[in-house]
Amino acid sequence: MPAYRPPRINATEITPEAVFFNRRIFLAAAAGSLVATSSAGALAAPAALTYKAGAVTLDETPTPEKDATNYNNFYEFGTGKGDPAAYSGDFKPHPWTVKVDGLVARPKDFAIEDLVALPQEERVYRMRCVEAWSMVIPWVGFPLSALLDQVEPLGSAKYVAFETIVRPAEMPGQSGIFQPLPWPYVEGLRLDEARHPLTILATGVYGKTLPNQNGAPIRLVVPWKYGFKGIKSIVRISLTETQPPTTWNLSAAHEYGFFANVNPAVDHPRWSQATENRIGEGGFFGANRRDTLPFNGYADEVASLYAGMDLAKNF
Ligand SMILES: Nc1nc2c(c(=O)[nH]1)N[C@H]1C(S)=C(S)[C@@H](COP(=O)(O)O)O[C@H]1N2
Ligand SMILES: [Mo]
Repeated sequence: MPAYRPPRINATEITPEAVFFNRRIFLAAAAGSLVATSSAGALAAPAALTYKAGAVTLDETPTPEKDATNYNNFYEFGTGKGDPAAYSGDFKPHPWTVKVDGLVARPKDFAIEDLVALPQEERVYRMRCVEAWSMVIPWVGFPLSALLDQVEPLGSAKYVAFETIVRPAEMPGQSGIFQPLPWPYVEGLRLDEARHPLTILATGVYGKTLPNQNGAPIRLVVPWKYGFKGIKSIVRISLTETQPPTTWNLSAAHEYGFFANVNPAVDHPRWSQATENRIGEGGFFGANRRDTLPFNGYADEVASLYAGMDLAKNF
């Protein structure tokens, strides 16, 4: 079995587009290409990554790592925010294969080793959960479009469907008496959203291999959408002609739409989406509460994808 290699982060691999995405996104001053431990760790415990320079970042302070890795949603490990960190210890994220199929010219099963061998970038993104909390996360990953290019989507492909692993023996949320969601967890994007350069597959975070609770070994990150679109521990990606089902829409269609774009003007039926609580800033009496931005602050980059659409109807 090939040794698992953690993602390679190379600060020189940044695409020019990545640099001018947002006035508030800038190339980190430090440079030098770098990275990652070249000697692979053991299969069960891959070596932690080391890196120096961030590649694409924001002028906002990243959320403390301990908050981002201990306050999670990953219902396969339980519904409490501490459950994923507490109960994902037995989960084995390698060996791992991601099947990419459907309406593509070249369907392929990608070993995780092939995916982390693609040039990895650091992207510091604002993340906004539908539950009205937010974080700033330094992801390590690569554009989803780089993977789609390899399988050559057919002209008939209009959507991309994603699926999480089902492994009840290692995921207590899938084996208990109370099953909070139907499995597998599924998600979807329109093909143009999937190809947008801000959309990445993350293989690491805080310069290290992705911890189990954050979606090891590979998860989706779409920073202008609510967090539930960021499906974790992906085993299958399929190109489709029709809009794929999505887990939260299946469980409560009137509360969670397919698009799930962050939108302070469209409230969730049970709470306002106008403001958010920034996790990890401490503060009290609302000190860490801030206004939610349209498309989570990425409107300049993505609003054009939805030109002419009624975003209150297509929520
Ligand atoms: N498979 C799977 N993916 C998932 C979830 C889940 O329960 N299962 N929760 C989603 C939700 S609601 C959020 S907010 C993000 C949280 O990601 P984080 O824990 O890395 O911050 O993961 C998303 N991806
Ligand atoms: Mo979420």
